[in-house]
Amino acid sequence: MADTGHDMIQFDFEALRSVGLTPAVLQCAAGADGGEAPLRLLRVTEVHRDAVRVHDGHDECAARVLPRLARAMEEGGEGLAAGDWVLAADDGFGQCWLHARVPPLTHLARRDEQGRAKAIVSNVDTALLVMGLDGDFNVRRAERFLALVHGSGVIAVVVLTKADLVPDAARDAGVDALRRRLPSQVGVIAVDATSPEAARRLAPWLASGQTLVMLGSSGAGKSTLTNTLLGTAARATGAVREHDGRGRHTTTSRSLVRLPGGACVIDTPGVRTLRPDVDEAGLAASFGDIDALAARCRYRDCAHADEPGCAVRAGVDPDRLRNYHKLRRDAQRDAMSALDRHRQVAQWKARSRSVRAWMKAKGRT
Ligand SMILES: Nc1nc2c(ncn2[C@@H]2O[C@H](COP(=O)(O)OP(=O)(O)OP(=O)(O)O)[C@@H](O)[C@H]2O)c(=O)[nH]1
Ligand SMILES: [Mg+2]
Ligand SMILES: [Zn+2]
Repeated sequence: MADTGHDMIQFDFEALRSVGLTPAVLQCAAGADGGEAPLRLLRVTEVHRDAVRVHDGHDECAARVLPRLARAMEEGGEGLAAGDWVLAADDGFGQCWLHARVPPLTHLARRDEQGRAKAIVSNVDTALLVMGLDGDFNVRRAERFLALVHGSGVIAVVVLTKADLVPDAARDAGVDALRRRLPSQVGVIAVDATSPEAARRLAPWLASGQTLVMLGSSGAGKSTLTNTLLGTAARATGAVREHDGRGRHTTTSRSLVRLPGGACVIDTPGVRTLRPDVDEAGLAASFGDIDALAARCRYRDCAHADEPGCAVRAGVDPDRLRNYHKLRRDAQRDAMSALDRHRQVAQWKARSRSVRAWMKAKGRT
């Protein structure tokens, strides 16, 4: 045990290294406001509705979020996620309570169907988009995934699975299609997720202390790949339906597991749509090629629809441009609904204030 010299934070660096502790995280933890000391530094491995699971480098146990912390996070629009570092204390009755959340170094969030931001994971170094080379293959999803990861400081890699199930030509065509459409720095690899060779291909992102997250649709092979990296069948995997090649949501919660080589992987349940949590500016930044070409359009306010002299339409893959337009409409809609929600909450608050005032005037409180 040691303390960081600031607050009284208890931690065992060597043990916590196995769940991804780095000096950078420790520095953030020292600045986190935990209230009354001493608190233990732990990593969140799973988040459920009423409880979370945390790891101290030796053991995993259930914990609950102090109402004060839950309220503060809700007011700040933040959500606790697998991969978060937290400061916790036992209450003497065997219950572990989370007192503070260490500000995450990286955080990924998506939007749900109502446009609300939903936390996915915190403190990951690399995000793998796992996508099958079968019916699951979808270039637009890869672009959405990149928009979701862009600007977060997380490295994005696309892992095409089921290479063993398709002809080599189909595998190469899949890789080429992505290489043409995605920025050149994005890694694209094709693997058989069931083969140990897949672990060797991913080795560059699996150094000790690294944390990865697996994202992608149900049935894509996220748990299969996690098991291959683990070298054991620790995660349940499911068969894919014959008629549409889709999975059956075998994995039901995000979960952080430790790999033998010292890296950590967060396996996640497949989501139907990976809607990025970005505003229009963030989206433009993640479609940097479109943004750059837009400067050369004849009209300043060119919408890249049917204006003459449009440099974007001339230089960008039409399907990529359509996807960009669609994501922009989504981002605008999300911004609107966030505003509406804000107004609605303000209305409710005003209403309950006036009800309280009325009750008081009537002498009922
Ligand atoms: N042959 C082969 N089968 C694979 C490959 N990847 C996944 N599968 C199979 O595809 C099915 C679904 O894989 P899972 O790992 O359960 O998929 P998942 O992404 O975890 O799905 P959810 O947990 O539902 O989100 C399983 O039957 C796997 O064996 C691959 O590269 N090659
Ligand atoms: Mg799974
Ligand atoms: Zn244009």
